Amino acid sequence: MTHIHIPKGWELPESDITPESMFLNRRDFLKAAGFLGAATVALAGCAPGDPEVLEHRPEANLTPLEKTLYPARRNLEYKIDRKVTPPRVAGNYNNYYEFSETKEDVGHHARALPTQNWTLEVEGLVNKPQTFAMEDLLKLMPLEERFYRMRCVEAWAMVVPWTGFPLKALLDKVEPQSTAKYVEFNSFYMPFTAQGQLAFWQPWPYSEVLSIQEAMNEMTLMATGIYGHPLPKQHGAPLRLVVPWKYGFKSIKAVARIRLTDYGPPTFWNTVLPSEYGYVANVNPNVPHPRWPQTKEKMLGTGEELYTQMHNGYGDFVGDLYL
Ligand SMILES: Nc1nc2c(c(=O)[nH]1)N[C@H]1C(S)=C(S)[C@@H](COP(=O)(O)O)O[C@H]1N2
Ligand SMILES: [Mo]
Repeated sequence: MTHIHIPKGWELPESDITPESMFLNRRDFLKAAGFLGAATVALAGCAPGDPEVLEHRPEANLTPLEKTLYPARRNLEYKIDRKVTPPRVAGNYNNYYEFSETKEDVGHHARALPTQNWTLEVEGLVNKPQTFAMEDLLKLMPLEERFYRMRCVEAWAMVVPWTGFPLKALLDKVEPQSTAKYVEFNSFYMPFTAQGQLAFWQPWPYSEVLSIQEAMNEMTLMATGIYGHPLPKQHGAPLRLVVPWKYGFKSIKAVARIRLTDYGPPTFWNTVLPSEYGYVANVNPNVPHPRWPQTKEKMLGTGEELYTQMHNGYGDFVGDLYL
């Protein structure tokens, strides 16, 4: 079983991925992966129901609605020039301080988060504040797939296909007022479920902020899925922010509330340790960090070292924001 070769869309360099082959391969892959997932359980000696295996068996536990939405069509505007990180690598090395400080354990602990009946509150300086049921968001918003880089301030990096919708599509629905200058995001607050939140001296819930211009930028994605299926919990189910030109900590997981303000609210990491976590936090190889080298990054999985690029290589899309 170990030498079965599945069509690996995410192991091909960009030049080998045609839109059609990518789309078709992934559908085939989804079928194959369901089967292979079971085989891998036996091989690796994991108990059935092992979270890592379950979460990456893409067709398991999809709602009828989700089955119609995934995989979403790829937006070819966003090209990549690096190998895509395999799902098992990205899904076993996560930062999610609500659940664990050990990256390899996050997938296990994050299973505790109840993501059913999730709602997203959008409020503050908007004409039409509204609480959206996750399911209604999935129906309302234009889902598409985008391959993006992700660069953590800790100097590791990956490339993954997210599924999601532009945050702008959601903000347009609630009609931001002209006085709105910032967009604040909050994760859930469930200290008895997420034991990291028992650290009462930290400013839970996790929070992040974008300027309204950053929030309305076409690259700013609210992700609902990854690798052609809904997000597993360690990646921020059911809904997370993805801002790939900023360090990874800006891409807040499990978003429960969005609030538009006329001032810049404090953010989680910037409050805890401002010397290491900036407020704007654009990827910038010229700004040194006290603990990690910022000129280079290490790709998850391969360990390949590559030079870090200004705005994580996305200057063409976001450079205008910072002139
Ligand atoms: N709610 C929440 N969101 C979070 C974090 C967190 O601890 N809690 N960690 C951040 C950091 S530091 C990174 S690098 C990315 C990691 O995303 P990934 O695990 O999907 O790779 O999530 C970000 N979003
Ligand atoms: Mo990070």
